[in-house]
Amino acid sequence: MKKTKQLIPSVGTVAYEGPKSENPLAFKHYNPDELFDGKTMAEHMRFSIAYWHSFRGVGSDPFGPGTIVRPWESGKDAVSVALKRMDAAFEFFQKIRAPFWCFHDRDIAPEGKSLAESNRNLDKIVAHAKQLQKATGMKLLWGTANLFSNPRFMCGASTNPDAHVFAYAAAQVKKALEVTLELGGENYVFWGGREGYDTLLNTDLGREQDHLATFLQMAVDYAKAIGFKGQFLIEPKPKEPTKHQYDFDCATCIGFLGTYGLSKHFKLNIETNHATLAGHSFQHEIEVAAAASMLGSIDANSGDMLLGWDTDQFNTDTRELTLAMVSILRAGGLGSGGFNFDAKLRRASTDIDDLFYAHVGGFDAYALAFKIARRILADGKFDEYVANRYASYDSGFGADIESGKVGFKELEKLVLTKLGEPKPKSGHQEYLENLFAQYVNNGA
Ligand code: XUL
Ligand code: CO
Repeated sequence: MKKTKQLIPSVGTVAYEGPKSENPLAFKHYNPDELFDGKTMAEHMRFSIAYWHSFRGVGSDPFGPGTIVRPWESGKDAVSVALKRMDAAFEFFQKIRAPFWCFHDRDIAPEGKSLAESNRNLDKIVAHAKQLQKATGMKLLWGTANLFSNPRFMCGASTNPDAHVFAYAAAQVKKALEVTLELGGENYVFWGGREGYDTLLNTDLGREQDHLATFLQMAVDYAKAIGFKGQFLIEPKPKEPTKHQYDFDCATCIGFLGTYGLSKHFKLNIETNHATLAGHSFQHEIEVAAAASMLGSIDANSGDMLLGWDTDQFNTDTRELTLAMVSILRAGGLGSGGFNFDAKLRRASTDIDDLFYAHVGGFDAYALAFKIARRILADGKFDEYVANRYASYDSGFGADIESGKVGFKELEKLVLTKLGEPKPKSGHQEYLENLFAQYVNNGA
């Protein structure tokens, strides 16, 4: 770290101490410099910090105001506070040893009285971020625009019934794309904030979906015009804030992008808590995206199975994460994506140490899952089981089905003259679950 006055003097750089360490502020599994197949763990995992939760989250909820007070949150005006806050953020990024960060435009810079003033504020903060990135080697995983907090977006942004709001949102994303490019962002995310509806009594669903597609096409066109080559990502979520979000889950997004001819420009940013809100497992969403070659990035967090909303907690569930890592590694990894910790402290976790504990636990859980998943894939037992389960399609009439050589007529004849009744074949679920549990229980 550069020898300037520290804003978080109570905690130093987090060290890797190995699985036996009892130090709560040390990594037990995340060893950023350890090599796996010639790449460091940091390069494999591409961990990222979410600016909005870690540096703008104050612990407020619908029943009460914020509880979390940071010493850098005061100064002569909003822009100077934003600059100081960013210094604290980069100090944290380095101490927690995350190579990437992510932001919304309005997280990093205060919204002004006009779009022009907001843009000027953003330019000042982005210049500072660029300098800090250069000094620390930190990189931007993705940028995005906040098109959901300001009251002007109460009925949506690109799906707003008022074309004036659509135009405003377009102007805001134009600027967000420019600053993401300026900071070397490797991806750009569209989470459909309020792109959905609460009642069909006032909503033209078809027209709103057309507008959302038009908006995404405009973003694709503008990225091309300015030379932004990062990956566009859609982040599915089924509900909250609106009752029904258009980007409900991965399958819905894949269908939507296909319908509007946008598939080749987008991949998916899958968030664990959004998957479970949609009634899916995290692994299911990863597999759906991977099957369509649209696995882009991960928003790493977890929900609470006893609550029906997006609690955005840090995930320490080795079992859930190992299942996810198996699917991610099998699909060939995340490419330009990474694991962005879109997770926040609980309202009563008010110490700065809590921010460190949270990320230490989250990083370690993913690192452990990465190691177990690598072992599972290297052993190949599940892959072999699945390959055998589908082996009847590898030759004979099964191969003819897959290649389209036979149709209903030929298959009917085959059943009537040769095949007869199929014999039951067990799926051995319990055997496989026990095998998986053994891998998880044995750890790295
Ligand atoms: C909201 C959410 C967002 C997106 C970025 O649930 O996950 O923070 O990740 O807009
Ligand atoms: Co998210």
